[in-house]
Amino acid sequence: MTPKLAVAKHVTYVQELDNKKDSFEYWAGEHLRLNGVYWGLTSVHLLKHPEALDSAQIIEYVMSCQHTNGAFGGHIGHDPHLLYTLSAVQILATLDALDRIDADQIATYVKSLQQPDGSFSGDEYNEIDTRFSYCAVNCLSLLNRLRQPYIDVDRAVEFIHSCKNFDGGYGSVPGAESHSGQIFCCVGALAILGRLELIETDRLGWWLAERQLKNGGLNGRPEKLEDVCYSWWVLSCLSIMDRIHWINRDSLVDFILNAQDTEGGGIADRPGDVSDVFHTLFGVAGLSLLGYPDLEPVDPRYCMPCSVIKRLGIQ
Ligand code: GRG
Ligand code: ZN
Repeated sequence: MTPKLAVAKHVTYVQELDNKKDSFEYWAGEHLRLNGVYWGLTSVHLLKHPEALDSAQIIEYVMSCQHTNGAFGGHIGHDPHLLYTLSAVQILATLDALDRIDADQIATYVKSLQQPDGSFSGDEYNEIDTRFSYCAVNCLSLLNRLRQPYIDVDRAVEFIHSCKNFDGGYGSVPGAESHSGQIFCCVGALAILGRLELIETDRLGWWLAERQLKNGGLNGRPEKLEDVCYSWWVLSCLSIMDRIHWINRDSLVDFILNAQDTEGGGIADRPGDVSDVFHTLFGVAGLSLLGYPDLEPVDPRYCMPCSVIKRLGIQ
């Protein structure tokens, strides 16, 4: 029988992540620490246990990852990157601590990463990817800096649009294969920018709905394995496009619930695997989009509690 969502176990699992400092997983994930804090913090907020983590301690840790140019690294002393800068801004926004940072300085850093074609590199090494377009747009939106003299919004939109494929999906760069993760980045960014008219809703909606496999789980592209995190990457897009009813809700809920570790806490990529904080967030966030009881509503564009987005005055 499918278990219920083990809320208390998942909260304890997230709380104890920080105590696993002598484990291999902890050190192997060191370069992802700031992302990990965002995943854990957002999980406990969506599970309606915001008190589970020490806000002051988290804010001090986030600030210790900031560089003099305003950008954030993945951990203390690590190089700055847009991925971690977004996580830092998301964490501070969730904890109502955006007054700790200089929004103009961060927006200037984000602007420095925009290329002439409207795309974004993640850092000084010029790797281009629609993930970084999303990070830039989300981050500037949270900072209320989505305008001139910061990034060129029209060009940012043009680049994302140039990554659209014949199947209605999007890839990492123009001509790259459609992948649900990249589709989330493009659809999420276009939604934040109010440019959803550029999306081929029916074509993309069908492609996304076809990601559901017989076992209820979703995969990220044709012929690939199901994975709990696609419950976020796929569902968030369907939700933004108002097509969430195009997948079978109950079988996806069962798939996610069966991927829980009901003893040790946390959710894995699929039933039987070891849980991790990344899949815990995207499993819980997917359940929230599916209307699972007693969860905080999640904003499908930002992957943050709706209450936080509302508090920031974002439409
Ligand atoms: C604030 C939610 C949020 C995100 C920040 C980093 C980022 C922006 C988005 C990442 C989007 C993305 C590319 C997700 C996919 C992650 C994933 C499961 C990749 C696996 O790719 P493959 O090719 O796996 O290894 P498949 O499933 O295709 O076999
Ligand atoms: Zn995954």
